[in-house]
Amino acid sequence: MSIKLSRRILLSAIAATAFAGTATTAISADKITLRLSTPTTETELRSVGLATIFADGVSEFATYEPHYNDTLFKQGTELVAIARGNLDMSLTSAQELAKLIPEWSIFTAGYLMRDPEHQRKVFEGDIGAEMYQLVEDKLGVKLLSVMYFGTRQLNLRGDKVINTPADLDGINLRMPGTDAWQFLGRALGANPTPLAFTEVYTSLQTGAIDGQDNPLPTDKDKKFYEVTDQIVLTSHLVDMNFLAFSKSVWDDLTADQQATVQKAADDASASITAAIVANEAELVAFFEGEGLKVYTPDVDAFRTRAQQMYLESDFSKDWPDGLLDRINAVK
Ligand code: KDO
Repeated sequence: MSIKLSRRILLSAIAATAFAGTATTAISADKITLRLSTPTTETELRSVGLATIFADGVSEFATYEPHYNDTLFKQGTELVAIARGNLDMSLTSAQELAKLIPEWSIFTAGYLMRDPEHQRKVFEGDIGAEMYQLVEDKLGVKLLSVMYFGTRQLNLRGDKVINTPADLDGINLRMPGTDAWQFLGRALGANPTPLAFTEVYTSLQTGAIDGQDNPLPTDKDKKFYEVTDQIVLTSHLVDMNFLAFSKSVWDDLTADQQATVQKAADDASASITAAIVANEAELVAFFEGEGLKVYTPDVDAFRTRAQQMYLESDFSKDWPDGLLDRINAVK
């Protein structure tokens, strides 16, 4: 595989020379560094999949350098950092994309995606190609692949039984801090409170919030079960992440290198999706073993309210014509 000596590599070689000081300091400018910033932990399934499969896949010409727990960029600022050339990669979401590209809010709607397979088919087909292109054109960010992140469920303190949206009235539910997430909290009937992901555990512990929503594998990895009492299987969002990649870094790669990065992203995403599906299937028993009550509410009541609120919302005015029907028609 040929390695193009890109402008970035040349610049890092120049920087290395400037800092070298003595002739014995090696200049290691033969690989590019791909820095990823994420709020999540090193142990979580997405992190592990990327640190193994993606990192190995690109290792011939790139060093994958993940930064966890919001230590490099704060949650929600990663896409702008990539667009400005300050970051190479992130795990982004439809909610973060919708902040910058309103058409994307369609994918933030509760009860839209039916399951991980529906999600994969939507994004690996024409709809995904069109919506990825929009992000590339408007932001200069390439979405390489989609991965299932798990289905979001309510995870609450206390023993109040939640059966319908009315039962969430007055519950302070932590949701991530964008309009789309806050709207989802309201669509479920709760009182949404914005909070960074890294602060959720402590806020549950102190009772500053009554609950949070995340997929079961995330609840386990972040040990939210230690500071909550119940999981309500509302299944309100079949959640996903996209592997976001700097377009300017991409454009500096050779065609061979681009194909290698794309394959590494596809392989990692497929493996992460499979791991999350398998993990979710085991976790109800795990949480019950930890003493949590896990139960299914009247999901139709949540679905009916949420779908109606989305259709009547300002978000839906930005949805591309016919896209909702096209998404629903993907079998
Ligand atoms: C969260 O903040 O609850 C969330 O699950 C939202 C997701 O879109 C995603 O950003 C995720 O956090 C982070 O990757 C941390 O797992």
